[in-house]
Amino acid sequence: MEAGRPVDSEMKHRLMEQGYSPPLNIPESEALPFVASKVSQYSCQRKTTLNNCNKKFTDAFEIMAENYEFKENEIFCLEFLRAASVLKFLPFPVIRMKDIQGLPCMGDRVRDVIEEIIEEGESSRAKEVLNDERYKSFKQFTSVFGVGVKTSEKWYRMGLRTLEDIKADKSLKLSKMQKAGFLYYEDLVSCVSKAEADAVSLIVRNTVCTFLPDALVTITGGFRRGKKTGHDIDFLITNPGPREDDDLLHKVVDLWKKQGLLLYCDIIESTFLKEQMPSRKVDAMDSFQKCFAILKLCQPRVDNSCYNTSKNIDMAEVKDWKAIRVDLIIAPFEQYAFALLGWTGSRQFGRDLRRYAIHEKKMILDNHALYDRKKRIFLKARSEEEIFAHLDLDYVEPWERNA
Ligand code: DCT
Ligand code: MG
Repeated sequence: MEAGRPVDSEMKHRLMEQGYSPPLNIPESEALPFVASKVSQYSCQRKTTLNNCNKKFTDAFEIMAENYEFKENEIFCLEFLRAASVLKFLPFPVIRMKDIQGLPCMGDRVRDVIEEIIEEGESSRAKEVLNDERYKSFKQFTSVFGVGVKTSEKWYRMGLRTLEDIKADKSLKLSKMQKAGFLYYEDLVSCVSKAEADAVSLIVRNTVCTFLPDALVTITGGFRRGKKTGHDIDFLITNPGPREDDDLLHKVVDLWKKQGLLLYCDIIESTFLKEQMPSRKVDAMDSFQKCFAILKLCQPRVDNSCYNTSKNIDMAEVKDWKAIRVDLIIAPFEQYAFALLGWTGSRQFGRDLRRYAIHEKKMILDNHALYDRKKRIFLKARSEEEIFAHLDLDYVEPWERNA
């Protein structure tokens, strides 16, 4: 028995679906084995819901991974992200080293962190990272919309350490995106709730349908995977009808401008070439026309304690709106299923889908298409189910893609 743990019937059902095989003639109520060696190294062959029973481990791994990302050490970063993904899938909490025996993606660095958390309750390495000056600065810098690892590196090398340092340095030339990032910082760092996502969804649908009544508007990203909060709201828009409208995104944005709803917007025009091969890069950006926007969501903020407790506040000064990050992606209808699969994420799930496609199927998958290298043809798909079928994968529902 490998990493054997007692399982309840719901858990058993989940295990049965993914590599668990019940021994014959043993009553259901008895402890059943979990076959660790049958767990796939690819998260697209696992079902990962939001019920993470190993959060204390995965939180530490994600801190380690983020620190490696800040150091641009992609290999170590991915090692921790893959390990986190395996433990998120595990249907039981790890309490001893034997529980991870036979599981994929459990290298020495990962095992050291697990062992220490089991023994000490926390990871000294993750704690060290949290206290590290460089990590703390990068964490602050990258929390600003428009600031990535490259800009953080530049600022850090200039001796800048905090967001106050950045704001105080008038010699710095901030991009339009970064200026908006600082201007709406407090709103943007506070997470988007499901209720806010639903409210924005109504606005997006109404506006898009004003110009294109047949348009299909789908919320993707974390919210489609069932998350209750997110850092932004991602929308995929496609036109299933015969009527062409290349100008849709500009019209939508212009109307919001007129309505005073648009706080920031950056439209990226499509660079997709028809005969182009799908990208082999596992973390490639796609070529859809898209818009990174900040919308003004008007709604009374009942949760703002400083307004609620202050008695003599002039009601006119109460901020009754919140800045919300919104991504709008425009996909041609024949690429919609690929775009939906890519933009639903999670990022790790997408990476593993593409890695699996290349290494196990000799196929190249990206957000636009699926190419079969052996047959030298593009495989068409109208739904996500069809893409999974082309790849010989069992279908994984969006809420099971939280890898
Ligand atoms: N994605 C993609 N190509 C990009 C950017 C993102 O295919 N250039 C995918 C990966 C995940 C998904 O789109 C949504 O991206 P995020 O909004 O960054 O992630 P999320 O899962 O929605 O997380 P959050 O809740 O933080 O928004
Ligand atoms: Mg998102």
